Amino acid sequence: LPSPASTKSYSLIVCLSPSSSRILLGLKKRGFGTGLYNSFGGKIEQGETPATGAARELEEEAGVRCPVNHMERCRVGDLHFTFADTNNKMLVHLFCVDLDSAEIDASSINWECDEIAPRWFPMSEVPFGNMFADDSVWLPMLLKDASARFSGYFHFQPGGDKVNLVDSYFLDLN
Ligand code: 6OG
Repeated sequence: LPSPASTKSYSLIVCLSPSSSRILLGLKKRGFGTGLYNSFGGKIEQGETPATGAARELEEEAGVRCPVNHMERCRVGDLHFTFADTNNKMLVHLFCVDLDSAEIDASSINWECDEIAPRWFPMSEVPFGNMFADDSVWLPMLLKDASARFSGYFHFQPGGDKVNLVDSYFLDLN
């Protein structure tokens, strides 16, 4: 029987600069998703809320500081991931921050982080071919409207050097 303990919670923080029409992505250098670009984030630790975990990961991985009360206002929704080959389920709390906003300090981006290397991309040149497949489904909604609010479910099966997306559905909460 599936174990409820197999669901883990994560944060994922999309970082946009609307003034320059760019997105800050991270090249994953180790762990799950090595070699792929993704937004920043990671496991929510015991005692953390989604927003405190997101603020910590954003500072650790990107060197970007965002106060927790501001992070709470940047919540987009939840992404649920399931995998055909394991019982593992991921509950990903999705945030979208504006790096140009006064609340955020993006003056010392951590270009040399040993886990994930930050890099700017024009919003029109997001490297979807080198990202998890679910990003192609939901990230365009935030590129079009950074204040979009939605949740989604994605089912993956193993294959190739990344996981394959086999099913998804969306709840548009706007
Ligand atoms: P660490 O445990 O490595 O953090 N993540 C995914 N993000 C997307 N867009 N698609 C997926 O498809 C993902 N699987 C995991 C959640 C893992 C980080 O990677 C995200 C966390 O932010 C399967 O520190």
